[in-house]
Amino acid sequence: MQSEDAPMKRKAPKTWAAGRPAVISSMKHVMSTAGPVRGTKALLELNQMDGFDCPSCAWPDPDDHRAITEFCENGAKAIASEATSKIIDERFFREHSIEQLLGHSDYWHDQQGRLTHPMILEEGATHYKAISWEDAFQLIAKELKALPDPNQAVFYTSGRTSNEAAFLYQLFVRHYGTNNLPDCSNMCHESSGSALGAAIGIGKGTVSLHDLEQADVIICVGQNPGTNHPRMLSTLEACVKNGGEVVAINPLREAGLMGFAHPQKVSGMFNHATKLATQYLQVKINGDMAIFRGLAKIFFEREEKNPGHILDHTFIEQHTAGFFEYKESCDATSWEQIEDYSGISRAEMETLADSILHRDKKLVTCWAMGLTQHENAVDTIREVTNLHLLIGAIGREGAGLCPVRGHSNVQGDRTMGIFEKLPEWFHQSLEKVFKFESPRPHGFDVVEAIHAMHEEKAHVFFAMGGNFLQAAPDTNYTAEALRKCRLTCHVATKLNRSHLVTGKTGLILPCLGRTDLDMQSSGPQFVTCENSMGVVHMSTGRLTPPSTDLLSEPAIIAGIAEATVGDTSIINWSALASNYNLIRDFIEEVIPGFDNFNERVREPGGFYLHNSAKERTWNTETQKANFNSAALSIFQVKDSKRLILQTLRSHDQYNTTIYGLDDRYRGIGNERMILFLNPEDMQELGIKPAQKVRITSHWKDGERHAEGFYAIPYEMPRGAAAAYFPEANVLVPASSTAKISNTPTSKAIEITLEVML
Ligand SMILES: Nc1nc2c(c(=O)[nH]1)N[C@H]1C(S)=C(S)[C@@H](COP(=O)(O)OP(=O)(O)OC[C@H]3O[C@@H](n4cnc5c(=O)[nH]c(N)nc54)[C@H](O)[C@@H]3O)O[C@H]1N2
Ligand SMILES: Nc1nc2c(c(=O)[nH]1)N[C@H]1C(S)=C(S)[C@@H](COP(=O)(O)OP(=O)(O)OC[C@H]3O[C@@H](n4cnc5c(=O)[nH]c(N)nc54)[C@H](O)[C@@H]3O)O[C@H]1N2
Ligand SMILES: [Mo]
Repeated sequence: MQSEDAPMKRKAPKTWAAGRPAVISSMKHVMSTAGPVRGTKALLELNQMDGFDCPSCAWPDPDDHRAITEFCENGAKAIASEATSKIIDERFFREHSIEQLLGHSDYWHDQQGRLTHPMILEEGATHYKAISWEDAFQLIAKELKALPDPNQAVFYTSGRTSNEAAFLYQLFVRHYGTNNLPDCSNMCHESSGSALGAAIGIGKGTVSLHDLEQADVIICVGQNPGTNHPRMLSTLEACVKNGGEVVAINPLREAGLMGFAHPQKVSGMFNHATKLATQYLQVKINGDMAIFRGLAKIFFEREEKNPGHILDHTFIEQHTAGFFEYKESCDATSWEQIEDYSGISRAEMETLADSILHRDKKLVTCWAMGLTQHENAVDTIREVTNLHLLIGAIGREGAGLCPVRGHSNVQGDRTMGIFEKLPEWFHQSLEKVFKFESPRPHGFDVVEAIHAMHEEKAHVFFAMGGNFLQAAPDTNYTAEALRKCRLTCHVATKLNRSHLVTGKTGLILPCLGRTDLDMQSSGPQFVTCENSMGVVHMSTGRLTPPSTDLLSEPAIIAGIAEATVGDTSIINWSALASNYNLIRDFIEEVIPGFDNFNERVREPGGFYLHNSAKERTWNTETQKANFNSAALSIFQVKDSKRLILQTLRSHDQYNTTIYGLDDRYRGIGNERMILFLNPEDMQELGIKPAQKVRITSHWKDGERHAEGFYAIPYEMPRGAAAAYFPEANVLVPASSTAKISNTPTSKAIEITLEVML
C-alpha cells in the first residue's frame, strides 16, 4: 500500500502510453495484492476464450485469436483488486466503527480486501454485525412488503452485473411491481443511447474491431483510451499500420492518444512507440458540437464546388430524413461562432476534412464521457451522427459509430431489461412467459432516484453492485438522500463508502466476483456478458472464492425474490439460481436475438447480436436515419474569472475504486486532490503552482465547496479546469443534467477559485 502521507510528486506528462512501465506496474499490483500463485492464475485466465471476462472495461477481445496476455495494465489492476488474498470478516467490523471507517480514504477502503459475510447495521448501532443470509432475505422482504407502493423502492445496478443476474434482477423487481431500475449508465452513456436511438433506431454502436482496423480515419473524441480502454490502443495501432489515421479531439493532450508502445511486442518492451494521433484538436470544453458542425459545413461547401463527389447522395436519399433542415441549420451557423465555440481554427477543420475525404470516407468516430456528460450531450452526439450520415459512413466496412462503453457489462444489463423506461414489447414478452402483470409507469433514473429519496418519496434503496454515493453527483446531497431511507442494502465484492452512509438499517451482502469459481448444486456455472460491440460471450471464474459464505449474484436475487414474491409468482427462483442454463433459456424466450443461447454462447468467442443499423435498417419513427438540426450550443460561464471544471479519471482508479495514488501519464504521483489549470489562467488569478485552492461551484440552486486541491499548471485551453472523480463530485450539482438523457453534467461545472492560506 502506498503511504497516503507521502508528498505529491510531479513529472512532465508522458507523450505515449503503455510500454515497459505498464508491464512493471501490472506485475507490481498483481503480485503485491493477489500473491504470485493466485495472481498468475488470474492473469492467465483473463480474457481467454474459456476464462473470465475482464471486469475493467467493455472493449472487445479479438474474434479469432487471443494472445496469452490478452490484458492490459488496468485490467491487471482490476483483477488484483478482486482476487486479493486479503479479506474483511466479522472481526474487521467489530474492530472498526462506522465513524472510524468513514474517516478513511476510498483508497484505504479498497486495500482492506474482499467482503466475506453478510452484515447488518441496526438502527442506532455504531458497528456492523453479522447476519445470516436467510435473516437478511427476510428483513429485505419485510421492508419491501411494508411499503404502501412498490414505487417507493429503488433498485440500482452497476455495470459489472452479468446478463444472468441482470435478467433475474429486473424480473424480480417487475414482479415486485416497479420500474425503479436506475443504473450506472444513467451517469455514463445514456446520452449516447438517447441520441443513437432517435437517430439510427438502436442505442448501440455500429462497428466491429475489423471496421476500426480498416478505417481511413478514426476520430477519438472525449475519450482517454490510454487509461480507460488500454486494449483499444492496439486497435488504433493496427489502423495506423494499415495506413489509416487517428485524430484526437480533447482539451487535454492524453498520452494514450499520442503514441503507443505495445507491451506484448519486443519493440514495445523497448519503449518504441507508434505515433497515433496525427492531428490533435485541443478543443474547448464542450466545443465538440461546433467542430462537427464545422466539418459538415466544409462538406457542404466542397460539395457545391465538386457536386457528386463529397456527399453520399444515394445514401442520403434512400436512407435518411431531415437532410434539408439540417443543411439550413448548417448554413445558418457562422464560421465565427464555430471557431469561437470550439477554439479550433477553420484551417484545422479543413485539414481534418481532407483526411476524411481523401480516400473512401471510411470514418469511425469513437467517444466516451467527454461527450456524454454535458448539457447538450445528446445534440453533440447527434451532430457526430449527422456527419456520418452526410457521407454514408455507417453500415459499411471500415465506417461507423463507436460509443466506447465503460463497465464491462453495462451494455448487456440494458439488453437484459435493466431500464427504467422499458419498451412495451419487452413488458409484453415478460408477461407472456411469466404470466404476471409487468408495471408500465416509467421508473426513476439515477438523478430522479436521488431526489425521490431526498423528498422521502422512496424509502428502500437496493444496489446490485456499484458505489452509488461516490458515483452520483453532489455527494453531500446524495448522502442526505440515502440517510433518509428506511433500508439501504448493497450487494458488493469490496467495501466502499456507500456501505457507510446508510438508511436507518444498512445491509451489506457480499457476493462472488468474476474471477471466483461459482459452484451451484447443479455444478460449476459460467455467466455471460455483452461487450461494447454487441458480442455476447461466456465468462468463467476459476479462483477459489475468498470465503465459503459468499453467494453468487443470481443466488442472492433468488433468495430475496423467494422471500418477497415467492408466493405470487410462478417462477422457481431457487431452481434458476442453481443452474444458469435455465436463466439463459428464459432470456432466449423473452429477448429477440438470443436464439439457441445456451448453445451459441458456448462457441469460442461467443456471438454477435443482430444490429439493425449495421445493416442499414432504421427502427426509428420515420424508418430512416434521422438528421438532427438543433442550433449550435455550448456551455458558457458568466465571466472570465470563472472556469469550467471537468471531472475525470486518473490512471490508478476504476471509477470510485482507487487502486493507487498516481496518475502516471499526466505526471502526478502520490496525490489525488489535484486541480489541473491553464498556466495563463493561473497567473491571471494569482495562483502559484502547487498552491492549495478552495473550489466553489455555481449553479442556479446555489453554491457548493471543496477544499485542499493542489493547483497544477497543465496544457489545456483557457478557461478549462480538471479534477478527479469522485473527489470532485461534491461540486457537481444534482440538478445540472443533460437534456433528454438526464445524465449529470460531470464534464462542465462552473467554478471560481480562492487560494487557501
Ligand atoms: N482503468 C479504468 N478503466 C475504465 C474506467 C476507470 O475508471 N478506470 N471507467 C470505465 C467507465 S465506467 C467508463 S464510462 C469509461 C470512461 O472512459 P473515459 O470517457 O475515457 O473517461 P474520463 O476519464 O471520464 O475521460 C474523459 C476524457 O474526456 C476528455 N474531455 C472532458 N471534457 C471534454 C469535452 O468537452 N470535449 C472533449 N472532446 N473531451 C473532453 C477528458 O480530457 C478525458 O480525456 O472507462 C471505463 N474504463
Ligand atoms: N463526477 C463524475 N462522476 C461520475 C463519472 C464521472 O466521469 N465524473 N462517471 C460516471 C460513470 S461513467 C459511471 S459508470 C459511474 C460508476 O458508478 P458505479 O458503477 O456505481 O461505481 P463503481 O465505482 O464502478 O462501483 C464499484 C463497486 O462495485 C462493487 N463491485 C465490484 N465488482 C462487483 C461485482 O462483480 N458484483 C457486485 N455486486 N459488486 C461489485 C464493489 O463493491 C466496488 O466498490 O460513475 C459516474 N460518476
Ligand atoms: Mo461509465
